Amino acid sequence: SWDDIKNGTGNGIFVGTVSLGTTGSSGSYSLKDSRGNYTTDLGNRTSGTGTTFTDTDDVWGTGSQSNRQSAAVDAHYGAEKTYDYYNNVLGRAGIWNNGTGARSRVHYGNSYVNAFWDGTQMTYGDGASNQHPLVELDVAGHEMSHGVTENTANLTYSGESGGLNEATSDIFGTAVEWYANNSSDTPDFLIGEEIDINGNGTPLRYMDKPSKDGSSKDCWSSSLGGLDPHYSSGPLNHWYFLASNGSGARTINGVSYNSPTCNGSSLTGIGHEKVEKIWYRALSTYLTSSSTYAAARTGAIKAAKDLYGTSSAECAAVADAFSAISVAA
Ligand code: ASN
Ligand code: ZN
Ligand code: CA
Repeated sequence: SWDDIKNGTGNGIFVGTVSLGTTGSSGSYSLKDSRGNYTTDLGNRTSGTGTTFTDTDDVWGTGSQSNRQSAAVDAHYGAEKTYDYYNNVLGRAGIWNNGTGARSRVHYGNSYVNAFWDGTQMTYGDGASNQHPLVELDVAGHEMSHGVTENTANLTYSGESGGLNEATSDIFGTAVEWYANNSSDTPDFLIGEEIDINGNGTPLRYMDKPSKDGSSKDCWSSSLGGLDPHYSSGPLNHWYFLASNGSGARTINGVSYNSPTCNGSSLTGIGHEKVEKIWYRALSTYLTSSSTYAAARTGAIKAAKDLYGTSSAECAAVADAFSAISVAA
């Protein structure tokens, strides 16, 4: 498999200067790549498909959010990197696994502080004053991954399955950030760290210790399924961090993490790439719409056995990390 040809040059708000897949020829280009990932300007409306961005010289945006193309550069780059990640690493040809890209709509509404997947497309608000547009790479990967979940396990967006659905989007949003390895938006285990959604420079979510956001849970409990999926996602995000990186304090790419376990154990990680492959296999092979955290444990262990063997260190790490979020055998 291979990436599409990326002839365009973009200057994004978060990603700096990047190559983009565009269509067209001298004097007339569209922000649409060879797989059909394309990006439109909603012009601050809240409905419609928007107008596909066009450009005369195939150089898009200025890096400033006052330029309408700049947010489109980040969103388009995010959609392309997410497509490339699924295609090249996980062997999935896009959201629908049929080689077809998706539409991204930017400039939704006025000062809208969210982004979403609606079953068809990705949509991004511009954020309130003093925030940034919600077009960050891990957010793009998160939203597009809601489409992948919908077309695989189809985890119901409430109860424990809702938390698994949300965490799946955080896990693959993070996977995309690591895959892109962008020098301006460097990879981490935080979600939404560039948007300044809280106004004090803190991220939206933390995978090492999800409770650092003030609302998410670190550990499974019998009341977890009653929470908003963005908070019941905490334990699976924590599982992903622990299985990837291990427990305790560490610094990765200049960011300090300190991941506790819920059962007093000490864990050694197997690296995030293996955990992502295991979780994708669980999602696409073993989980169903009503899966609970207990089913996630069983499915991920089966997936690890399939990929790495019954007695593998990878399988043991997956199991130990579930025990460490209070999902025991
Ligand atoms: N950005 C949010 C999400 O993807 C939108 C929502 O709350 N549904 O989870
Ligand atoms: Zn989500
Ligand atoms: Ca991140």
